[in-house]
Amino acid sequence: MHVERIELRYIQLPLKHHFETSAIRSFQRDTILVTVWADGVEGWGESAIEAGPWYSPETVETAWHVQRDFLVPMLLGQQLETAAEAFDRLALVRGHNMAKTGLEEALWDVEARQKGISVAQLLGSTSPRIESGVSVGIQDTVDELLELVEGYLAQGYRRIKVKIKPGWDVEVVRTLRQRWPEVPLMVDANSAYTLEDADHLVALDGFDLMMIEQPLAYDDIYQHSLLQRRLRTPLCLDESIHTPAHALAALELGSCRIINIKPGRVGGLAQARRIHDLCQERGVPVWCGGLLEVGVGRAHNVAIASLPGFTLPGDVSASDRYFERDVIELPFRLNPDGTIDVPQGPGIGVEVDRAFLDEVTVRREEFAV
Ligand code: NPG
Repeated sequence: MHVERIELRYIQLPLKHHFETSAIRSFQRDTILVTVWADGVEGWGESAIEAGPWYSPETVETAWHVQRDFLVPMLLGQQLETAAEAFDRLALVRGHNMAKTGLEEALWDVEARQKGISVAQLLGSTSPRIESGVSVGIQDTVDELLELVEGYLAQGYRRIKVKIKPGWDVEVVRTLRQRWPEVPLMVDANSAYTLEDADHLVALDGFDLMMIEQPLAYDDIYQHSLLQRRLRTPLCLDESIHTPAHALAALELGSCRIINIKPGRVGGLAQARRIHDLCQERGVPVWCGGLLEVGVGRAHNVAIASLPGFTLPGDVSASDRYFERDVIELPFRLNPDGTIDVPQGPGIGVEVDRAFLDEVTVRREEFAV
């Protein structure tokens, strides 16, 4: 693949319903779409990101800067054999995984289109569909949460994840469990607790949760191992895992029993697959998280989530869970059995809706050799 041209697009898309984590309530998605042209073939990727450094230290502006001034010049005019080597080619730039992901994903789309296969196939997957779960933010009242959960279950979602924080945790989970004793349920704290809250968190052991995601600091691995020893419920790490080495450390230390893999957090599909392979060798289940991706990043998430080690339903939901209108021609839909089809067409298997994309683009920059 000879990289000839790269375009960055900052887009803003309103969310259908606000999304609140323990850190912040968001009303819109700010994200960067990346288009790469190589050998005349066009590929798309997404640097799913936020306007502010709430989930990750990266923001739209840091990603744009690192892409424009460092990553794009490292790729433009270059020859790559495969997209799988792109992450390593960008190793001179430390971190900035979200910035890297949009470019890396676009190269996977190019390579798959050149070969006439889907990104999922190029990754080595054969599964035609993925199991879909839904992540539900913190609401103003428990009744509003119950109503939302009821709606998602009626649509067929296979597991429910609720965001928790101090003051919105044990009693909320108790209410959900009373109403739905059997539903696969998990919680995500986005680092809202410290080890001093361990006695309180132990109360969550009583609700048969699938897992508790990222209760402690966003950059911690060790303290999670101490907490995991006190809990029956598996811990799952998200924010703390940026590399295969982090995943290995977490598993060796016993810091978690499940890992959430998000391409954006780990620097793209190749790194996501490496973490998947590492976990699969050790019999550790993984699932695909989400960063409220628009259709482009969602398509890449669906592709990676179709690998065999993704044995738990993830956060990859249908387009209409997030947006009135997605930026792709045919939005992702939930099948009545709670699955989402893996697109079988070449590349990411979805086409962007160019007219709508132009409407939601707030900045665009193009780079050519
Ligand atoms: O369905 O894509 C989704 C959202 C899943 O909960 C989800 N994402 O903390 O993992 C998270 C959270 C998030 C979303 C974080 C957007 C940062 C930005």
